[in-house]
Amino acid sequence: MIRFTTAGESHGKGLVAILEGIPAGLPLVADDVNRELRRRMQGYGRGARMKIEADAVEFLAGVRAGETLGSPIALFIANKDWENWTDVMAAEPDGDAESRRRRRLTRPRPGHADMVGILKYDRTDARDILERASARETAARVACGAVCRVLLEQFGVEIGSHVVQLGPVAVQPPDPLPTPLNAAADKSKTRCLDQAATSAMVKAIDAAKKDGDTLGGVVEVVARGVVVGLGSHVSWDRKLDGRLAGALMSIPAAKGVEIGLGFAGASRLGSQAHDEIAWGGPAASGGVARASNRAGGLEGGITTGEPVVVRVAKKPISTLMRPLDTVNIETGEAAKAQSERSDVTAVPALGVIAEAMVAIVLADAMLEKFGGDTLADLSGAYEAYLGRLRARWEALQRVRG
Ligand code: EPS
Repeated sequence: MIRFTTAGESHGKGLVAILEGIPAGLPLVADDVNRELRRRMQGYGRGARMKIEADAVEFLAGVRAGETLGSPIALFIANKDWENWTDVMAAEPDGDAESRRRRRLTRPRPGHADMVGILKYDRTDARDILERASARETAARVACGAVCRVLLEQFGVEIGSHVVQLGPVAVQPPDPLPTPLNAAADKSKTRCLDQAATSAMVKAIDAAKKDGDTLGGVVEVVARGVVVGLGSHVSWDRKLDGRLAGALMSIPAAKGVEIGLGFAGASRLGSQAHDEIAWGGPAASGGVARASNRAGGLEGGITTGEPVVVRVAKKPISTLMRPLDTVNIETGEAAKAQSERSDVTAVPALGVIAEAMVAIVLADAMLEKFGGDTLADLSGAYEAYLGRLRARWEALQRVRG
């Protein structure tokens, strides 16, 4: 239903994304995307690059007079830093076959794509790999996610995130979470809902920076207002759990995904791991109410109508100012890994990126279930479905007297 692809190197001219499958007639302006791009650039612990860039989208196709056309949406985000890299990144050959461009990377960083990339693609300069492996690419994903978010908002879906762990500092999220989640989380320098923990995270980032080190962490994404019945139990590749996990694990540096209780659920008794069912919920949940949401809004690969709750763990950024051992791919000698300008942590941005990936998967699942070439078609099918759920609920009420 939804397809998207991105292209672009970190210090190339810019990032391009093509997003296909968004129905016609969706109101859309650049600021819907720019808002999310700005959020991605925030967060304590980012490096100097974020001071250079002012990410903004240009719609190259698929949008006219503030509405989507149903055609592929082409998005462009310029890299301001490109001006400083034109010679390094130029597409044209240099003329001299022996010429070597400046800023070569020959001492691969453990944990980055450098080493495996040069072996796989037979490159002699790891810049050919790292430029694309850079987390800069996530700006293009956030842009696509922002469009999907606008679509989902038409159906009352609110997607937010917050940081639950940054380096050694972990928090227990408040229950209930604030609404809207991002209005609260975006106030924190680290996108954490706990003020004391935010201060501790800032301290941990300062300490890591001083040591030439980096930090990872965990974010939680919450999607509220998702209708019951997205995804399916019938085939492995239609299960929404798997589709969400795959999308989230594709984020650079992601090393783990949990849904609902996740790994913690494995040690519980069954009686403590599930969400008991009662009547009394909204029509959009089939009249079903749950006292808890340990399943994270998914049962059998299908949304329950409860908030979809997923967590993503990110390893620490692999560019260390106090580098790890590696080898020099030119001389064959043992060496220290090369340092590039980088961030101490990008965990606050991870939440924004993970929200985008969740938005893309949920928009895809909405279109799979309700289809339609236009927003009106999609809304009509959605309303008809709610009507079916409501009728079922009303029939049951009659049976119960
Ligand atoms: C990033 C841009 C990059 C890095 C970071 C994310 O810019 P530069 O390489 O010019 O400093 O700040 O990328 C990485 C941490 C990485 O390992 O690739 C961005 O726009 O998010």
